[in-house]
Amino acid sequence: MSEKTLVGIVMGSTSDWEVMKEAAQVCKDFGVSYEARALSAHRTPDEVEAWVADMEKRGCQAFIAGAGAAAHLAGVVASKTILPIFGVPIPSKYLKGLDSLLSTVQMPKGIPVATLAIGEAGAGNAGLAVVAMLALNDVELRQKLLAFRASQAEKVRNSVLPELK
Ligand code: RP5
Repeated sequence: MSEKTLVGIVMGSTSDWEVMKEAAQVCKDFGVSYEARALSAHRTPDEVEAWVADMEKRGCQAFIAGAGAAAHLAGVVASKTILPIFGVPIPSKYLKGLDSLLSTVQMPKGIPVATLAIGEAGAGNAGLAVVAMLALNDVELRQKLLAFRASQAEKVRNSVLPELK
């Protein structure tokens, strides 16, 4: 049996990668296996369904889905699996991602999408949320996450504000 791919990262377009790569980077930094794909809920709905099913077979534990504008991708992924879905609203051209946020976060009761902030912070935090979830059953990953938090805190403690002229 080949290695499991623990996290599925999907985005509606290759134009979302600049934001969604933050989620992939977190997975890479923590040594969590992932696959990232550009698949669209409205342009390639059949491929989204087939990919979700394939990822489940390969041992996927959670999905991160990012899309912009009428951002139904995370909800569509959630409709096809009972695995946890973390949604990332992608900044959009005209409404700056408010449209993406509302269409990702406002899932009707019964099919949850845990939605993060708009943009890079949301994508990075989606990665960290998945790591935290996996760390519940992985002592080594838990230690890495604690070390990450400690080093982040240390940076803030050591930060110095500029002098007034
Ligand atoms: C959404 O439409 C994508 O998630 C992307 O954020 C947005 C624009 O897509 P492109 O026109 O750049 O492919 O489906």
